Amino acid sequence: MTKPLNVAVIGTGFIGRVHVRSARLAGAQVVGVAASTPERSAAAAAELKVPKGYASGIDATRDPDVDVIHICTPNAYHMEVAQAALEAGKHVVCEKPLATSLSDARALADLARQKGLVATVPFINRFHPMVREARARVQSDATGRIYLIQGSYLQDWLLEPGDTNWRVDAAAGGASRAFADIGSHLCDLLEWITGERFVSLIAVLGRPIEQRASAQGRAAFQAGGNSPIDKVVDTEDYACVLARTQSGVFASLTVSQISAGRKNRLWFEIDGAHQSVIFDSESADELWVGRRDGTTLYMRDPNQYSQEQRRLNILPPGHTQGWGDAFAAFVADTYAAIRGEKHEGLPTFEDGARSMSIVDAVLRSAKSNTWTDIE
Ligand code: SOE
Repeated sequence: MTKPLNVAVIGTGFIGRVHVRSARLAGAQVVGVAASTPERSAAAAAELKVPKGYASGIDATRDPDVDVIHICTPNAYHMEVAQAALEAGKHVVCEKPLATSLSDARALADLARQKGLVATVPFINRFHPMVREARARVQSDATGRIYLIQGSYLQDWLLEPGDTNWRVDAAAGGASRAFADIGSHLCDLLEWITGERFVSLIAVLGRPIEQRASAQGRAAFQAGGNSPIDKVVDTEDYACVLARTQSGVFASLTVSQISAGRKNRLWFEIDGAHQSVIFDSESADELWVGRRDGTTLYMRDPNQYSQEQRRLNILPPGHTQGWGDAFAAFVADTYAAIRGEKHEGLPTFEDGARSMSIVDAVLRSAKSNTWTDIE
């Protein structure tokens, strides 16, 4: 029986708590947490029943008992904490976007490689069983040559001017908000499933809500309060992107955090010469497959279809699996990699840096209003 991994989680907001839950489900001991102040760290440790509340995230990287650091802070702090953790010989799970600049993201990927440490990024939509089935069908050429890609990722938690969060402020979240926050998931998924690489794009960034309430510690998805609407916003509410791959396939992508009624809906359609496949995270246990002579709706099943689809089943058919299960599967595969067990499709800091190269191109294209190469 191998000793459980000791992990520390830095950042105790919505996603930090998802990391704590997922780490425990994967058999780790969460030995400490860090919040924005020592007092908040102590309160979060007590609430989450964790032994230690660190004075800071950097403090956690210095704890000799810790094997893995999970970074769930505002994006602007990822670089500092991830660098300290890697330098201290810790494996790292860092939330996306990996960093707020392409150069920092690449530096972290280089450092993790040099240190020979496991360093992953939660592109967790790869871990829905029916996404694995979609990828298996594309990779086995059942779909045939890819002709067209469409995708969207729509939310509505920032629909009102009173809705806000540190992600809205470029100083805390980075120059791109909606696209870097959730468009990153969509692009990672489409490149991973298809094996295509986006090489150029043209992007439009929109911001219908020019002023919002001040963030002041408002958590993600926390409904707006009654603070004054007096903070000028410097990041986008939505992004519309047309991207071209190295083999000339075009993808039309829409990313929005102001789409009423869409709570957290990632959707894609990949149209091939023989078949099309559609995945919709609002029906995550299904995969729609279209043919010229008819369509089929496949349901998640531990006893059928591709090996990777079967592997990620934790419940019998009909007992719906969802976002939380995909997140837990990502953390479990990260810990398996730390134990030396390689599973397919683990998103690493290399993928986090790749994601930032697309975000960087989106920002440059929106500014120049031209087709822009992805570096
Ligand atoms: C907020 O948009 C958010 O928590 C993202 O940051 C996550 O990556 C996404 O999985 C859910 O929504």
